[in-house]
Amino acid sequence: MRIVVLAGGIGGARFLRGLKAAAPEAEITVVGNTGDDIHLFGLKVCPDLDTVMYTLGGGIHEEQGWGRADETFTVKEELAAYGVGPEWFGLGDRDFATHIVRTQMIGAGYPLSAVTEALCARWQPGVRLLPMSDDRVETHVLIEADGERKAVHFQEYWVRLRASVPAQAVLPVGAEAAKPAPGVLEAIAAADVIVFPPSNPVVSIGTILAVPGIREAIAEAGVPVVGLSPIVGDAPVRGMADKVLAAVGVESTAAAVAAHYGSGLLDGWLVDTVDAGVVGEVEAAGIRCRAIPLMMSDLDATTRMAREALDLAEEVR
Ligand code: GDP
Ligand code: FO1
Ligand code: CA
Repeated sequence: MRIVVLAGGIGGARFLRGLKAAAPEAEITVVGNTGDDIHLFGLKVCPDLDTVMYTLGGGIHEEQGWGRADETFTVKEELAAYGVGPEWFGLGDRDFATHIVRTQMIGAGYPLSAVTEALCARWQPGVRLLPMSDDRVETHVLIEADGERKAVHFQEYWVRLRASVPAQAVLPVGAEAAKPAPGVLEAIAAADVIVFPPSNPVVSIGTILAVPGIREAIAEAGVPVVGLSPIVGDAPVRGMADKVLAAVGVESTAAAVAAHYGSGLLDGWLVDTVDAGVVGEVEAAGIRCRAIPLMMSDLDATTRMAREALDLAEEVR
């Protein structure tokens, strides 16, 4: 079975562990979000691609969900000693090697998709990891601070500001001019099932869908598209997805996120048991809905969620 998964970082990566366990013989292609990418110290950092690669490759810092396990920060300390910032983004020594290799390969003319394939040759994530695009897309957030409106890079909003100020708009800069990376549209067209994991609906899945051609390809694929809600009990399970949902005028509820993706895209939607009350509302919107335990508390729980998603796909096929 061929499965295509649109993934952001922590939530998507954790879900993919369960999907691999639920369907060990499936061929999984991950279309990864690159809107979080940031250029620091002359290096290109791809947080969501790296989180998927490290998580599935066994190198992730488990509690954080990003960055490497057994990290040290000597380079970061030395940069700070030179007064070279920013200091708010925690790049570790091991992680720096990934960004150096990536930047070196891009400098040699390789597209991001080829670079990602080369990095994955080491990590063996057990899925095919494709960036959503080889073109540069960087999410910026419009905020109002000190009485002035300004756009800050998503990472500054998320990490330095901890999303402490309202996001007035979320702008995937460059998305409208970006092309799907080689293999993305082909993988979608060849898929038997397409899954929206519990990733951030705005800055992860939303950004991937903002690349022209991807949303259309999914809508036209003619196969079940099933999603799992990242919102449980009217709140994100972790992180600040509610802040960016508000920016796009979407309530932080499991039903509102399903409606946001729309029945033109979603055939099935899994919500947590605490949100069982919204099943009728989601089904009224033309999306088959089931309420099941949706906390990725361990691999078994996540595997059950993944199996339920695949079952729901067969139910709506
Ligand atoms: P990020 O790029 O690192 O923010 O990761 P993603 O965008 O892939 O996923 C972030 C989303 O995952 C957040 O909105 C969380 O609410 C959601 N999430 C994290 N853990 C869980 C979980 O155990 N269950 C569910 N349903 N959602 C989760
Ligand atoms: N997230 C943080 O909250 N604090 C950090 O210092 C931080 C550093 C970092 C370094 C490399 C990397 O690949 C990811 C990193 N993240 C950090 C996570 C990053 O902000 C992700 O984009 C978020 O998880 C949201 O997608
Ligand atoms: Ca992300």
